[in-house]
Amino acid sequence: MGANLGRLYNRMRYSSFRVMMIGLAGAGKTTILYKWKTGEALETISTIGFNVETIYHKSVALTIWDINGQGEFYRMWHQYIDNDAPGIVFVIDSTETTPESVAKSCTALHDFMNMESLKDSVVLIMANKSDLPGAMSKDQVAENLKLKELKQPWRIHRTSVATNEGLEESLDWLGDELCAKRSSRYGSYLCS
Ligand SMILES: Nc1nc2c(ncn2[C@@H]2O[C@H](COP(=O)(O)OP(=O)(O)OP(=O)(O)O)[C@@H](O)[C@H]2O)c(=O)[nH]1
Ligand SMILES: [Mg+2]
Repeated sequence: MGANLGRLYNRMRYSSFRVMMIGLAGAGKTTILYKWKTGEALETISTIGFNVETIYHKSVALTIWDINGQGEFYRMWHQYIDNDAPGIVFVIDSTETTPESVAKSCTALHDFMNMESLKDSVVLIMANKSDLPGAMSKDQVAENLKLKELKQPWRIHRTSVATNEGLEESLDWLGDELCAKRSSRYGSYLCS
């Protein structure tokens, strides 16, 4: 009874969205997810399958699916969409500057975002590991990933789990953008 009431209260208090977090292996997806969840930079191991956590941020509840990016597994990201992925988070390791790695990230991002079922989604790009020497600038990442070619609304943030750069701002943008999209479709009462 108490648990049910708690769930009902949460449903009334928060606008809920499903978010898919993708990006190649080692970009920092799982580390970011648990930093958001716990406030700590936890040690991770490469994800097998996926992790899923709900992050409560201001008036939104983001249920984030953190999908394994190893090897060629990125070709299977689409299997997790289930026709409901209004929010996409794409994480890139900004220190991976070789042409091969940049091209692989760029292709993975665009192949994914070109799917018909994601045409109404919004996409947050996290240029992660900004604390490390040699990390690309935001503009370099935007150019390398050809972000101007994305058809969906997008935003890029330089982020670091070590310094906290961009982590809060990323959630702010994602929450605001998802609310704005939903409000424009169903009416402004849904998000505060
Ligand atoms: N310096 C630094 N290291 C980071 C940052 N974010 C993640 N890392 C490290 O990068 C490594 C890989 O992080 P993960 O979160 O496991 O990467 P992932 O994207 O989930 O990788 P897969 O599960 O294999 O797809 C770990 O050693 C993290 O500690 C960051 O912002 N700065
Ligand atoms: Mg992982």
